[in-house]
Amino acid sequence: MNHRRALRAAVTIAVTGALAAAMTMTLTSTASAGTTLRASAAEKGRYFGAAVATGKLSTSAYTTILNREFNSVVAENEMKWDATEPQQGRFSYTGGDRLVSHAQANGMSVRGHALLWYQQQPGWAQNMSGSALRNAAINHVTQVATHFRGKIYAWDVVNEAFADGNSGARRDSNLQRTGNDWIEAAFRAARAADPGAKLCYNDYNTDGINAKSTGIYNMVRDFKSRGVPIDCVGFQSHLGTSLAGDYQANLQRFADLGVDVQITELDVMTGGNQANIYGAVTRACMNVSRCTGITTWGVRDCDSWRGSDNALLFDCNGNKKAAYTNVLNALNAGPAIPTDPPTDPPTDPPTDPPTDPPTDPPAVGCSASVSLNSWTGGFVATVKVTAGSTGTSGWNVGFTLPSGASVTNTWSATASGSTGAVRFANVNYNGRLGAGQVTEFGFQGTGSASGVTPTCTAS
Ligand code: 9MR
Repeated sequence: MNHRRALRAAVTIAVTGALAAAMTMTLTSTASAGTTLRASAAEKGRYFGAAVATGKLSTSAYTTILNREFNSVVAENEMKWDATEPQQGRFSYTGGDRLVSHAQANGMSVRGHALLWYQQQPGWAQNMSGSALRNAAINHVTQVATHFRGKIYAWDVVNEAFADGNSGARRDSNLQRTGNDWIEAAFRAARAADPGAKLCYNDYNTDGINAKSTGIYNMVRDFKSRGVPIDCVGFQSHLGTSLAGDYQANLQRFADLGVDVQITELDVMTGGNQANIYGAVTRACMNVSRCTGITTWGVRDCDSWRGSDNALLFDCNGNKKAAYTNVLNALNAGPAIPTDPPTDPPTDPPTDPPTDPPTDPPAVGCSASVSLNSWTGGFVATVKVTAGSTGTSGWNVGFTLPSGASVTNTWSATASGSTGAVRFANVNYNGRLGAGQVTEFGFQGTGSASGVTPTCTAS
């Protein structure tokens, strides 16, 4: 008898053990329980970020929370135009570089904010207009995106270009007055300068389907249809005491255009609804498979530009608020981004000539093709160099520019001459190409380059 009871007990334990194991497996496959925002977001293939004032990186109470909870950062001010180009053509990257180093040392990605915006322009740009401003703006985009090339996950290429209210139209600004194509010119210049960064349009008061968000939606749809390189839309989400019922549906309609969406500057008015709104925003992002991450605009309430709104996830002593718990729970409960996402439409403009046209077999030396992004008074040229059948150890590309055109700035090549017959030689890292291999360089100029054709010589 004793023996049989012992056996029955052993069987019961075995069955219980198997059940427990099965339950554990079920739990791990349907839910997770990260204990920090960064871990929980990462488990779902997303990031959780904060806007950082780099001056605070030396405050340990601040960096302790930042490093523990966030795996993405954005500069609250240090990468804006007034900070990065305080005098025309003189660039200053101290604050931005410091943030990038902090991010790299702590496993964080970086959002770049913002290449062009009607606010926080340096005084010299505020006083400019017309093609002088357009050229200065595109040069700014090119220089800053080139400086940070390879280090930025996503750039806010253009910030807040649409008007509030019911018009759904562009906002008036000195940039807008340079011509309606200023936004696409900026995106093309950013793509040429840093092809690896996702390029976003970013705005506020777009927290549901309304006239402003629809104006932006129409622009993004138009850009996608014409091959303007746009990859993402940022929804700032500076929120009050309620959340639009169609917040998620609005994110989804943009995602359905073939762009990623991101919550880029989240903060919420304090009060009874704060924690609920934070939870609802997080759930909305989790429910949209192309919503790749959330950034709060600061870390602790006292870090916020909203002052007494106490709009963030940590109080001034660094304690987690109820809103924090709701965000963490929503991250843990949400679905992961599918590992095999729908294939992106090609990011290159469909109008780009094929790099290796079948009708034009590779020359023995090299061949080059150019694509131009032109506006009244200026242009950016992106040049593809293709090595011929024996490869290259160096290359040189020549153009004859029309009169009035002049090269003002070059990247990934060394220019000789700026008007008339100009030549571009490889730099040390892109001269050696295998047979059929392709590399790219670019230059910006004033005037018009329409109709130019490159000739390529290999060495
Ligand atoms: O938080 C930023 C604050 O320190 C600056 O003084 C302000 C200047 O306009 O910009 C704030 O950040 C803004 C962001 O760059 C764009 N969206 C709105 C943000 C809050 O005003």
